[in-house]
Amino acid sequence: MLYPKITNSRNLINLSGVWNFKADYREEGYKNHWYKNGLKDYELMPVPASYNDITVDAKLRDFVGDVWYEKKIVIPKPWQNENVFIRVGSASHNSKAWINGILVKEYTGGFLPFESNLENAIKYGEENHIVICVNNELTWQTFPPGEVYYFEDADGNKKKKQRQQHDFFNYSGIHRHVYLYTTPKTYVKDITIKTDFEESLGKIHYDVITNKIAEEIKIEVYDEENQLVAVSTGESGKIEIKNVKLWKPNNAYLYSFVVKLNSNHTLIDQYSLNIGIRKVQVKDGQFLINNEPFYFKGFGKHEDMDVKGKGLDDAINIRDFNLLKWINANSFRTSHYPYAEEVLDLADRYGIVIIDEVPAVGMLGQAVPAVGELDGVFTEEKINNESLKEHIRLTREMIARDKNHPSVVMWSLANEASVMEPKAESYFQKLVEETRKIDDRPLLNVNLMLIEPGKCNVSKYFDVIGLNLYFGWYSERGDIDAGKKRLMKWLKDCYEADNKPILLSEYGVDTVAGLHKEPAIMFSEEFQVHFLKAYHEIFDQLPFVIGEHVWNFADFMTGQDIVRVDGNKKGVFTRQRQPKMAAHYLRERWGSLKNTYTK
Ligand code: GCB
Repeated sequence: MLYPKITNSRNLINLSGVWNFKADYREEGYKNHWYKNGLKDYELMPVPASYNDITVDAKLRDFVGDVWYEKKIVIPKPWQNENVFIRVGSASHNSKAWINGILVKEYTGGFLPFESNLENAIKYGEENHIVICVNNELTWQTFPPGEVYYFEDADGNKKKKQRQQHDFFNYSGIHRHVYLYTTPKTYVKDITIKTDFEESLGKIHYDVITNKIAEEIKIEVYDEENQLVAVSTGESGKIEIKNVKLWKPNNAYLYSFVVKLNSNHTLIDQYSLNIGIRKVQVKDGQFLINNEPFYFKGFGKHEDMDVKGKGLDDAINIRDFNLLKWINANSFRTSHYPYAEEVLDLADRYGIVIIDEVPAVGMLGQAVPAVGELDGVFTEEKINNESLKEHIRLTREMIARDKNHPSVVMWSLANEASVMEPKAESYFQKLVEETRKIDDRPLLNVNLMLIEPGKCNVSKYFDVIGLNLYFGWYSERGDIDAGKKRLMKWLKDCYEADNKPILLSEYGVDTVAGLHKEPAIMFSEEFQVHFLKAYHEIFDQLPFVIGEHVWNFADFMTGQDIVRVDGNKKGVFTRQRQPKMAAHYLRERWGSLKNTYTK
């Protein structure tokens, strides 16, 4: 799926800004046809943003149900000869969109874009009425999974509530840009780029899909100096680039791949992509980028910030990339859902390596932090065949959206699923099989520390095993030495059982910025530094550990809970993106470790 752009054949209106907004507390929106009649007594709401932290109303912050957004816009008359699409970057989690009272799209999924051709719904040169209803209810068949339940207070009043297993606030609303955009009637629908190289010869394999058969497809590739370096014709083919400049971690080089559709020698559509030429493989226990062993240094992150929640924010995103550079990180995982396309564009540019994660988080029988025994969830009522279909659909859509980003080197198909259950095996076997049919990047599964070494039924299907380990925190609480011993044994046992490269996909501790204790105790900045150092002493001894992603890049909001003080405080940076002590320590360590780190 191509990102909407203005080109010499396409137009675009960004509808981000202030929208009318109404939370449907009395469940009357559908009955009263708000999608047609419009909103009365509405309030104002920014888009993109989560609505939860914008007002001072606790009822809205924790609201479970439908909220309605409305915008009126004149669609330019000259657009009547074009295709016109509405495209929502993401809305969490279930959306319906109407134009002038006509339903144009229904979509489930809180972290991926949806779009619709508006052909039969819009009025050109006149005002159009756009309504989007966003519902934030999760079920066992949505991703992430969750459950709606009713709570009765002492006066017998019923309240709708949301149960969830994942450890981040259920931010809701329209989180990314809403665009109206045009394409010509014959247009480029999709482009797929695969790259490779041999010595100094770069190789691009491309496929272009058009909506109708186009008479001529021309490809031009430009370098960063805007010099034409290669041309081709046809809907698919191979292009070679001499003296190629590779896309490398921390040293990104982007070519511009321009597709031109012609009819009778006249240009009818043009679209260009930034692409990077690079190669990724897992071979002999190592993760290779451009044939060199790559060691992941970085974080699990979240899309999360004050006031805006999960709303796209260029300032925060560019600040984050500056901090990643400053701390000498080379990568992050989009825990626990696909991030905005704008973030991946920045990663391509900054040379930061991405592990792209589908929103399969919380497929387990307990809320995080999970301790003790886990209940089974691969059952008829919970994670069932319907869930598998959804999981496959979302994985396909994530890949369709992100496949051309050179920064994306691996797909993460689940975080902390209940993979010790025998039924998980066929589920993941099928998921992996379907994923490998469409893309050849390595696949990651991330395991919870309650899955003991040798008990994971699905590791055999994956290329890299991610482990989220918190010994010395959730277990051996406060005793880093004991945690460290357990860690060493655990990692060796996991490797022996599965014989796959291991990425420490999460390790970290809650740390209150400004709390100092000597000797170090839990929650102090000193404890965070001691904990990380202890873990690194172990990783450095184990050649099969191919990377370290600290949990988390920054403090982030969670649901209200007795184990969370205004959210999860495992950030190395505060929620306002300022460093804790550990940030300085990591900067030093990662500055002294090369990307191509061999132990
Ligand atoms: C985990 C989860 C992550 C949590 C983290 C924690 O294992 O993957 O979503 O936030 O632990 O801090 O407990």
